[in-house]
Amino acid sequence: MSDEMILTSVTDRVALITLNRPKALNALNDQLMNELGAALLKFDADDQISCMVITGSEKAFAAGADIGGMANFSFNDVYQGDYITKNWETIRRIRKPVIAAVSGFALGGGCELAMMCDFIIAADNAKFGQPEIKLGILPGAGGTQRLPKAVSKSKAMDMCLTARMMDAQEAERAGLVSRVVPAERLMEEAMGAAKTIAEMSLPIVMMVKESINASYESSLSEGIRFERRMFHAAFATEDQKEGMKAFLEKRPAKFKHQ
Ligand code: CO8
Repeated sequence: MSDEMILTSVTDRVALITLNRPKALNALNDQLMNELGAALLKFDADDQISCMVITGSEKAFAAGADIGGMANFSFNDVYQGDYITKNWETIRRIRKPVIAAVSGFALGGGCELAMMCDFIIAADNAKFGQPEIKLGILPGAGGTQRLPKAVSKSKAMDMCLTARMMDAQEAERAGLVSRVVPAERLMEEAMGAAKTIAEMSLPIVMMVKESINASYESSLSEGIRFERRMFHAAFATEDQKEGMKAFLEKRPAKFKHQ
């Protein structure tokens, strides 16, 4: 596998994945999505990793799917052949937290990729949008589904129908992003958040992710029941014993991730 469209590095149980097509504003093509999916699966299976961060360049997290690559596709290519769409869902299989660190443009598939992550930390120059309608298409990787959940139906309709971009401040007010920081502090903030998560018990971190995701796809009663089962399961971990013992002994916990 060539790594040329993404760069990866690991520090303190955190894997950083940098989208690396800066000249094309990280336009997402098959090769990039293949490499991204493979890297995510590799880090998810690695006991030494607890959290992942996906970022782009200062100018663009990703300006969308590669328009040149799909301009001449027919219905048969995209439906029967499953071109474009087939590599995009890998991230949904990832059980450890994935943070999007967004600077600059996150448009179309780029905005959708950021929304597939577990939370988004934005630089103050970030711009989010679903401009597909200007190309004669519509969002195809969850934009019409995740955006209304994140920012309300009204704002999602506004963005998908008019193609207007939302700046970082509006995105934070609307709930699309969890934090906005000055652009020059983006990576420090995102890696700091990831390191904080990586210091927690990994099985508990995974249970939190799974439980919050359950709230997305189930009724309140089903979600509460799921959370209760996870809560009970937490008492089967060594880390629960250590976490509570450490509190009572007034010292920081040392989790073994089991
Ligand atoms: N695809 C391919 N190339 C791109 C893309 C893109 N999405 N965005 C930018 N580029 C390229 C430009 O063509 C340009 O290349 P070159 O230098 O060779 O001419 C280079 O990046 C720099 O771009 P600009 O010169 O346009 O830079 P500006 O600063 O003037 O403008 C913008 C920046 C506003 C971001 C502008 O580039 C733009 O509007 N880009 C397109 C945004 C867009 O429409 N995105 C949606 C694409 S469609 C989509 O994402 C559908 C997703 C469906 C996923 C389905 C899978 C399941």
